[in-house]
Formats: sequence, C-alpha cells, structure tokens
Amino acid sequence: MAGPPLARSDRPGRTLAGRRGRRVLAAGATATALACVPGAPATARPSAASPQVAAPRLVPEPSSVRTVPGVTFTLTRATRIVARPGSGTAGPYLAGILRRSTGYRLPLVAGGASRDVISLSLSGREKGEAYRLDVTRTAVRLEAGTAEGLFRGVQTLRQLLPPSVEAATVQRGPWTVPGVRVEDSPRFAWRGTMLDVARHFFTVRQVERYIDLAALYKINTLHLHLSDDQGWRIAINGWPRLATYGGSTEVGGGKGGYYTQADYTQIVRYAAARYVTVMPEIDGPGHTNAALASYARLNCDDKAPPLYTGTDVGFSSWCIGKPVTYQLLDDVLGQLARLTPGPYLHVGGDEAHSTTAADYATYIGRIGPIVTGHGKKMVGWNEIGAGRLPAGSVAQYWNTATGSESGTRTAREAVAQGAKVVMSPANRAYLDMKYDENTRLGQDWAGLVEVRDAYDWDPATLVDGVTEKDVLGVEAPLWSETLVTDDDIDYMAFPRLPAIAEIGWSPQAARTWSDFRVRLAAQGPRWSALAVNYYRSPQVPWPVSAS
Ligand code: TNX
Repeated sequence: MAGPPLARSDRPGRTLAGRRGRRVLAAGATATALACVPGAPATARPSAASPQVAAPRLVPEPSSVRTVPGVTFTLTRATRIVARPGSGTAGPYLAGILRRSTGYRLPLVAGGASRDVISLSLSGREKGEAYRLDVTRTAVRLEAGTAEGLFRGVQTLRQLLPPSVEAATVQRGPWTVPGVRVEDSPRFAWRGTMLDVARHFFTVRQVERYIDLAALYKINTLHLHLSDDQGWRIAINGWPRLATYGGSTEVGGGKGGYYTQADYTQIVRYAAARYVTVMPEIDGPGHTNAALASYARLNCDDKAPPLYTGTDVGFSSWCIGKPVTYQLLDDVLGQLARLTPGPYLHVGGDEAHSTTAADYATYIGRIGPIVTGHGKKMVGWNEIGAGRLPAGSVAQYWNTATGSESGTRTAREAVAQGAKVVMSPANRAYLDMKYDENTRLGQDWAGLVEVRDAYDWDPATLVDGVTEKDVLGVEAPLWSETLVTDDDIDYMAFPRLPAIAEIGWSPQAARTWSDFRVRLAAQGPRWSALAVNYYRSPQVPWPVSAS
C-alpha cells in the first residue's frame, strides 16, 4: 500500500543514532551480595553455567543476574507447579505455556512438596513488579510482593528454558534451566505499546496475540488508538453510527470493523490477566473525520464529510464552539471510563492542523475536566502541553528526538504544569518506521529506525528540560496505515518492541548495544517457535538456525 505523502509539520531529515563511545559494563554489575545458594558458589556473569548450558541471555536485562556454575534444574514428568495463595494468574499462565510444548501434566497445586517444583509465592521482600528468581538443582523458586511481580518473573523463567518451550506442539526436551539467582525490578512504571486499530482494524484475537507477545518483554500498558480519520472502533451507546458507519472502512477502503463494548471488555480482561493495563484513546480535536462523517450535527456547518480511506493527517477538527461536541465526548469518555479499570484516558491532541491555536487551548481546557470528572487521569500527545492540564496529567512525547522545537516546547510546558512524560520519540520508538530503504511496510517521515536506533537512547536525556524525575516511562506506538496482518504487526514490532521494553525496564547503566544485540539474537529461535514473523536485522548476530 502506498498512500499519498504525509503532511507533517515537524519533519526533520533522517536522524541517525549517535554512535557514542560504548561503556561495557559487566552485566550483573549491580548485583548485591548473595545469600547462600545450594551448590557451587555464585559468580557474576559472564561465566558458563555448566558445560552444556549457556549463560542466560535475557531481554530485558534484569537488575542483577548471578549464574551458579554447574547447577541446573530440569523439568520432568513429575514436576509440579506450586502456586501459593495470592499468586494470581502467574501459575496458570506458566503452566499453559509449559504443558503445550513439554507435554507434561505439570499439575498446579497450592502447596506441598519443595523438590521438583516450580514454586510461585508472595513475600514481603519485594514490592510492585519486582521479583526474585532462584534456580537450584531441586527447584525453581519465584518470589515477589505481588502477583504482578510473579507474572513478570515468569517471563524471565520462560527465557531461561530452551526456545522450543514456546512451541504450540509437544517438543523434545531436555527442559533444562541454568542455575541462577535473579533479582529484578523495573526502571520505569510505564512500559507501553500502542496499537492503531483505527487505520486498519484488528480483531480481538489479533489484539490478544499482540498482548501476549508484548507481555513476554514485561510490557505493562496497552494503548489502543480507537479513533482516527479513517475509522471509529468502539460502540458507544446513544451514538450508534460512530461504530456502524464511522467504523465501516479503513485505510485502502477495506471493511474496517469495531469492538462492541463486550469485545472491549474482553480485551481489557485478557490484558488484565497478563497484568497489562489498557488505555483507550479517542483522538481529537484533529483525527476526527470518521466521527464527523457519522453525525452531520457534529460539524460546524452541519454537513457530514465523506468517510476517508487515505493516509493524510491534519485535515479534520471537532467543532470547538458547539455544545454537542462536549456532549458526545462526555458520553464517549464516560462509557470508556466505566469499561476501563486502568487510571488513564488518552485524548489524543496531536496534529490538530485544522484547529486554531486558540480553539485548541479551549478544547484542552474543556476536555481535561471531562476526563477527571469521570475519575480518570488525562493523557495526550505532547501538544496538549499548550493547554491547561488537570493535575496528574501525562504528556506522551512523539516528536523526533532532535529538531522538533514545538515538541520540546510543549513537552516542557506540560512538565511545567506538573505533568509526567511518556517517551515515544518517533525516530526511536515508532514501530511503523521502516528499518531501512528496503522495508516493504511502514513509513519514513521520522527517518529509518534500525534496531540500534530503537535501542541506543536514554529517555531521561532525550529532550532538554525533561529529566528522569519527569519521565513516567516509554511507549512504542505501532501505527497501522500500512499494516494488515499478524505477520505485518510482527515484522514491525520485532525486534524493536523488545528494544523499547528493555529501555523501560533495565537500569541505564546495565544496558549496552553490544551486549543487547547478543541477547536479542537469542530471542530469534523463540520467535520462530512462536511463529512470529520478525525482521532479521543485519545488526543482530542471529543464530544460523534462526535465519
Ligand atoms: C503521526 S504521532 C501520527 C499518526 C500517524 C503516524 C504515522 C502522532 C501522534 N500522530 O497519526 O499514524 O505519525 O507514523
């Protein structure tokens, strides 16, 4: 698909990642002293865990990994999964993965034996998403302060098993886990990805599949871009045509689609079972053609524009002076607030090129109280900094990392109002940018984004005036103008989504490109086992069998 060239106000030339001098820190350099581990004494990586078992290659890199040389745990037919009270979905989720590929029964029990078990338990030692994982000869012990922490730890354990553990059918073992002690917690609270279901509609099943793939890299926020010029994707009571008409097409003229409120609830539940928070976005005042086409009275001239299936941006606007605009938004955001357990509603705010600056400020001033009135916090693209933000708001920085004066200004304005920032710089974190000139899918208005470009930056130093304390986290948006199938989604998201996930999770001091590319290479066979259509970047030393 090739749409017309995109209209962008902020379109710098191609920016390549800075090739800074590399500091190579031994992974695990932040490790704290270890308590006694049965077996041989623990040593910092890198060291071979045993002759047959390589040192773990994990993404995202944990805060601390100690291997225990000579020690391995092997899953057998007799292994049980002990999921102690309060461990949430972590046990069943792990069992579901392991049973498929090992063919073992792996009964889930609430207590009992301490040998030949994988045990998941709550402890008072860790908080939030932090966890501790101990692999000894006789057991795998995972501890966290919350079920969410256990779930994050389960993702680490998956990566310690052979790649074929991810297969959907029974594979041959042995199912060996290297002896390790991992102590881990995230750098940032927000590690998100966005799926644009407006430019092309994706089914509930497709969204669920994406959630599972993201969860493997400890992503905890799914931003759903539910409305845009090309489609409105959520049924709203009292405004049926938004979905039935506004949702009836997509880029390229396909049939589009929409989620019923039951579908949306299903996605929210599916995500919640993976400790992923859904954040819905209703974009405005621009990116509103699908809604304006659905109801003539939403337009200043009372005329409904035609549906739109191209890829231009910046041509539509809510009618800022009409009360019906805010009646609609109150209904939409009120219904989404009730359907969404997470704390945030995203109100868009980007690329409002057909709204005057004064109208834009009026709009932000009106929508903020609507969001907070429904008990939620407001999130918007960085432009919202130009308006008045309610307490607790979040600005999502999407402009390019350098060369965007308006991006820097609005991000600073947001911070000056007390807002936090989520970093999604387009020339680093946009999953829809082409990798190189030959990438069939995607766009290049923000530059070409190879894996190293996606990885090699620090959210705390990217925008002048936005520092670590202002940053809530990172998010990788996947815009879908050119994406139709699961294979398309996979190709653009992998391997860049894991790169952004690591930026959000791992300590900055423990991250180097030279180490990451090797750990990333080890994910290739896992993606093959998961039938993920990933991009074989020439920057990554993939194992021969994976290419
Ligand atoms: C910019 S970034 C957009 C989207 C497009 C995307 C394509 C932002 C907040 N808006 O409308 O889909 O570029 O890369």
